[in-house]
Amino acid sequence: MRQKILRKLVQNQNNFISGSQLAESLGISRVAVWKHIEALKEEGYDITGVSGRGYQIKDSGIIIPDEIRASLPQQLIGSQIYYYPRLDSTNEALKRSIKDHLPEGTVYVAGKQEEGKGRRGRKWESPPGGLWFSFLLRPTLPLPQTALLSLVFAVSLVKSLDVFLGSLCQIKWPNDIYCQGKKIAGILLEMSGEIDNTDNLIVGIGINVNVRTNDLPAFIGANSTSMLEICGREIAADKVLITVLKDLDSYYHEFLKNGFTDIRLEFKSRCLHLGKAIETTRGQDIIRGINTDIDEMGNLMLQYQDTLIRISTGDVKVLN
Ligand code: BT5
Repeated sequence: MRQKILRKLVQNQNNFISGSQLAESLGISRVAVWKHIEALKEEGYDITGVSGRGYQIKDSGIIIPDEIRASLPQQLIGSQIYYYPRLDSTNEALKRSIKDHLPEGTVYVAGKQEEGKGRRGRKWESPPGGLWFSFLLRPTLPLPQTALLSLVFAVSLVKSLDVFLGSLCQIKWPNDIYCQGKKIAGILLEMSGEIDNTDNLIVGIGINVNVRTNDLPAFIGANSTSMLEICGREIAADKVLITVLKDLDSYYHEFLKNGFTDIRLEFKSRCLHLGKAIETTRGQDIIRGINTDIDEMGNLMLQYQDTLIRISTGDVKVLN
């Protein structure tokens, strides 16, 4: 019932809708409407109630899980979808729920994150307007194969963004998505399990859909972009989510079935720095060289003086 009330409020986003109108159209009492509205406010929805006028919702980009599910084929990723108007972090929330035997493929989406996480303890700015979500997988793969998924999902994400932006996005190894030289999306994989048997893999994805980068902290904003800024108009977050979930599911199954070989070629063709001078780290050392390849295990190959070095983790800075 709450989702039905939400849908009505979202459909009337800029207008008030009276309690009796809601009650009548949903076949419930006005008191029941009021109770549901209070519960929605408790969950974090920004709903205003004005006596004599009714209710109005202020949040934009609300995801209505039933509508997303109805637009997806029978697929693993998105088998269950939950939307929260605000969370600390979708990755953390999913982790907390694992003990409740969440089904594989469950997706948590947040309207905003108060403690969005990047890799290596970094922060991910997650104001309203972005698409911030995580999903749970239980791949029965050896750890190095599971780690490859971060590259697989990066390829999947650029393909999805192509639908809205044309072929403008590129991947900065291992899995940052850039558009016109600025970061538009990021991916965070977190695993828990035995060395050779990953129990739970949490994949977190952040996409700056309708984010105004001026509203981000200055240094981050200067190096970021959003779909809104690339297209010059708002993009429907629910449509982006549907496209992204479909692609993630199909790339995941393609990887499980046929491995990394073909996906690696796609990765290389969309890689921001292949053949270019880059800077990265090895242990404590900063090294500069030419990125000659991305190998079958997803390692970045760096021509450093006379040697070819294999880099398996780290960050890349592209040198001009
Ligand atoms: C990432 O980390 O790019 C992974 C981001 C994953 C975010 C999703 S949102 C849903 C899920 N729940 C979470 O809590 N996290 C995941 P990394 O490569 O470490 O990049 C982090 C760096 O990107 C920061 O240090 C900033 O410089 C920059 N940054 C932070 N917020 C940004 C934003 N909204 N857009 C562009 N760049 C940002």
